[in-house]
Amino acid sequence: MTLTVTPLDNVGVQVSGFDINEPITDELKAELKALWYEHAILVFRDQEISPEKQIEFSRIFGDLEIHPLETITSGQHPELFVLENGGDKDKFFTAYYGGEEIVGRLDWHMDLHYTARPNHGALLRAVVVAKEDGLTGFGDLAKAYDALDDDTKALLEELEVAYTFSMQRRHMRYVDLEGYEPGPYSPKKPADVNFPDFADAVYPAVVTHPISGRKILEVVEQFLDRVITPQQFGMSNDESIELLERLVAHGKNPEFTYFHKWREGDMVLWDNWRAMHCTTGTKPGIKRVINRTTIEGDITLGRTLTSEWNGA
Ligand SMILES: O=C(O)CCC(=O)C(=O)O
Ligand SMILES: [Fe+2]
Repeated sequence: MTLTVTPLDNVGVQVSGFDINEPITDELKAELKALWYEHAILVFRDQEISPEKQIEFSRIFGDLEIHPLETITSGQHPELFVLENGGDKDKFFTAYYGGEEIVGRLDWHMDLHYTARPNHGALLRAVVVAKEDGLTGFGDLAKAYDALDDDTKALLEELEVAYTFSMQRRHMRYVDLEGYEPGPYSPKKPADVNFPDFADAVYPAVVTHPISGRKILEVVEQFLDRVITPQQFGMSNDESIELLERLVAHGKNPEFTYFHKWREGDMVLWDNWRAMHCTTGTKPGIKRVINRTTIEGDITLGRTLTSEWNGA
């Protein structure tokens, strides 16, 4: 092992001891990949990273994809998405939390989870750091699973959970809606942002990670809708709702989460099959720019619910 690996708060590690601008040997690539699977969240600091380098480095972890959520790709590099606060698109991402106007806040989620085929991962690199706020949170759902009691683990082995895509946060059932108000320009339906109408996505409540074999607690607040047929597992609807509330709260426990306070040039890589993430957002007018590359999800982890109604 040539790399230096330092634990972050609670989950994830910082990785140093190599120069991203020197040739990366196959051995080093294998080490980096093994660390990604072992820790799910890797932070890289103090590297000189150009957009070309970010793309090249990202390819170590898999094929890159064009992320349908982001509309702004950089013209020269279609693999690179620019996430920007403090620009003319802010009004679409502005909402009110306890009376405070916030741009770009996102609840805990896994990217493309609502399609049943989440991305495998992503890398974010800070280009312009917000003067205040603008943190990204990461939560390790393998550690969250491991910490559950045996009765809950046994119950979850049987259950499936459904996710319902919605553009309107106020209709999500498990996010904290206390004091929330959408902004006047918040999109209302998928067509407002040129999205299709997604069918519900269903996952086993515990997904086995396709590579590491770790068990992942597949319960994440954004878009979470219900347990599938709870009565068949001896649970009332009330009990199934209480269970999901308890699991959502469990996953957000500080023991399993890490909030990254960005410095210019920082890069964070996460395994989107295992870790959830969120953003705190920024106050209006605060500039924040992140370059993002996305590692394609080449395995379908859930299934989509399409109607079987045939009119009979
Ligand atoms: O802007 C951030 O901190 C992360 C945004 C996000 O959820 C993503 O890039 O998938
Ligand atoms: Fe995301």
